[in-house]
Amino acid sequence: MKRISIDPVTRIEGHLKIELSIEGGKIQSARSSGTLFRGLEATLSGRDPRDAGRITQRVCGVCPAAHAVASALALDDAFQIKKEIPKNGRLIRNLILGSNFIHSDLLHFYHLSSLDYLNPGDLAGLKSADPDLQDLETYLGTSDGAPFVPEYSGDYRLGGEVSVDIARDYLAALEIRKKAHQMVAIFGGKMPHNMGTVAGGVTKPPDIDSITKFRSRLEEIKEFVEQRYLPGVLEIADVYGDYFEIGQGVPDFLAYGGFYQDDFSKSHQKTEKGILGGALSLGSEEVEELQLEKITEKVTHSWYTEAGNGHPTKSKSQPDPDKEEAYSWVKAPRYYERPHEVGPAARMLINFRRGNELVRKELKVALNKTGLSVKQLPSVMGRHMARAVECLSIVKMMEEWINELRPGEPSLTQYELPKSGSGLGLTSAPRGALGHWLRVKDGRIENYQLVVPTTWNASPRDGKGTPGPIEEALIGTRVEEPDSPIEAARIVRSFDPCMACAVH
Ligand code: NFE
Ligand code: MG
Repeated sequence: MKRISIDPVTRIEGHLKIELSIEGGKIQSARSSGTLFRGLEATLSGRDPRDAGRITQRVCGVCPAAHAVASALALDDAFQIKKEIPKNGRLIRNLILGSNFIHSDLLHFYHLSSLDYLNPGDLAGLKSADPDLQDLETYLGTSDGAPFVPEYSGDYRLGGEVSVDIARDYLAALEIRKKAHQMVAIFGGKMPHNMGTVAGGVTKPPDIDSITKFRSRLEEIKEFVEQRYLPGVLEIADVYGDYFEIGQGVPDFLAYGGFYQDDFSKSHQKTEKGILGGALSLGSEEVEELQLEKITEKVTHSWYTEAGNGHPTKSKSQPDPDKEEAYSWVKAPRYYERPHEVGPAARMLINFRRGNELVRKELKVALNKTGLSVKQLPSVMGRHMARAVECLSIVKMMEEWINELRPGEPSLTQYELPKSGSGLGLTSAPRGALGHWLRVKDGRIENYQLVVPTTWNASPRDGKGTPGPIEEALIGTRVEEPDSPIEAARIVRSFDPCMACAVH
């Protein structure tokens, strides 16, 4: 039995350790550990509830807009104004969140994942021909200017032509991400950690100038997503088709809705437009409505006291760093006591089954090109494809929302701060289902619990010993070179883990 510890896993956000036992060319067991404590939930206790949106965004610089939306929804709920958010407020929240999705998706594919497949050494012969690629090769190579020598020299299959395409887009995607950041800033003031998304709506009413600036960037981004990002994913998928059969994890999937058009309490499970939520088992055609009381967290193998167990309205997060049987700062969320995969593959599967017309249309094009079935989305390549298809779908939704803005009308509702109350905010974040649960007492936050996408995906074992989704996706995988299990790195990265979020 060979034991391997990958610590830290690079090219992800945050601090993740993966431990593998490999025997007979196969991963026999896997453990996923979040190795850095954060403590944001404890930080929120005792504060003015209006601070929640500013503080929870500090959980993460990659997906802060998702935390801004979840906290604003939780405050709308606690302040009893969730039916009064002006249409402009809802639409601009969606536009800010959508812009953040675009940045996050491109970051993940090009700047975090593509080097699992692209060998920068393939660019070497092209140095003189293209100064930009020369710069990239130098950047990815050694600081003394020596040629790039990957630590792992095995399974790179793209070859020169595709590598050059992906490398060019790696650079172009930096510019596109900058534009997506600017779009967040147009309505949200800045990125990361926007100031615009607040309880009651958003602070900035739409005007012709901001709409024009936003729309021109969105058009440019759409062209890139449609003509470079999605085709680039399909190009890699074409060469690495076996990765549609690698990295399948748990058979259960969960999504909250997202990009709400209506009162979120009515629409978080089923929206007219936007992203639809629900729970789905792989063998079933039927998406179930979510029963939110069935969401619990387990801390049997997490460094928290027993108060961390249970439904997020009741649990507390108190660190217990000496706990014997624990191996992670990530808790273990379960739905009906079972681990669920969250993220673009789960969402696209659920939206496909639920009849989300826009998603079905975009997904069918990609599935036809690859000859795959929708059931193959929960796999390494399927997750990359689902993310790109979702990104294009959201860009197209954003085109509609920007047209629905009404300059001259309000974007924010006034409210009185209540002394007590409780609130729930659920949204889709780039990496999956994000929930904030809030309780207010004497005008202050009494308890604030976050259950975050990567908390679901990177969770450790629960009290029954059932592994989390990333652990399960690793177990059983064949590895070509047990000393360099590239398959494991590709599986982990396909989930786009963000450990800063997962621990929070
Ligand atoms: Ni830090 Fe996040 C997203 C949230 S993930 S990136 O997407 O919420 O766990
Ligand atoms: Mg939490």
